[in-house]
Amino acid sequence: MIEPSGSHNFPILYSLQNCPYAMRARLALLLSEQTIIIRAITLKNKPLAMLEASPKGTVPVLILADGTVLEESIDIMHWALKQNDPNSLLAQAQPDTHQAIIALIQRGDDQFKHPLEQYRAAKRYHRDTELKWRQQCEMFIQELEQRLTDNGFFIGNSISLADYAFIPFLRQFGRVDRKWFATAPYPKVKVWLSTQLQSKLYARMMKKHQLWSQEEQCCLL
Ligand SMILES: N[C@@H](CCC(=O)N[C@@H](CS)C(=O)NCC(=O)O)C(=O)O
Repeated sequence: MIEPSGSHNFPILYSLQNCPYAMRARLALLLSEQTIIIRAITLKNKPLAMLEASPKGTVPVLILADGTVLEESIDIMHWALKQNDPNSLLAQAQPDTHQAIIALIQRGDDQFKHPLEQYRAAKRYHRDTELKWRQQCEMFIQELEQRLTDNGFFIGNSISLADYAFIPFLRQFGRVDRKWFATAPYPKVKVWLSTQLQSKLYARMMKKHQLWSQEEQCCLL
């Protein structure tokens, strides 16, 4: 943790440790080597300052030095990589590749997230819909397996924003029923996921920050 003295001009990120959207935002902010004040919160106790900036009340929220508020994880990822993109995650992408990356992320958010939530809830509450929802999720997982087989990564033959955007969601999927996932017929997805989860970047992104309270100083990401 860096001491935040004189840090008042840095952007502020309201974040939740295990929220997949906040996780993907933190990944992009780390990848872009941005210095950010991080305010770790809980959903049960959303800070007024966050709600004033973003009344919709979801995390992540990034408040830029000029007061601009970014309240969608994908917008935060884009902003970060527009500031600095040392791994050419955006810069290398041709316009049509870029479109494909955005389209895949959007489709994942639209078509995978809901069945994933239902699958997690079915498992947690021992509902008999667990298999149905897992199979719904698997339709998207099968596509990702095929993409990894064809290209090595989700879009094209190098890691892109799409890969990073999905890490937290695939992690959730793999953790619902670890025993089943260990034997599931998705070898490429499993290797891809375990590589990402074992990376130094992932460990840095998951570093725990003390919950923010207005009297206390914040940490920097
Ligand atoms: N579309 C938003 C979704 C963010 C989102 O739904 N975050 C959840 C936590 S993982 C949240 O803040 N929910 C608000 C609540 O449950 O009160 C994004 O991509 O940033």
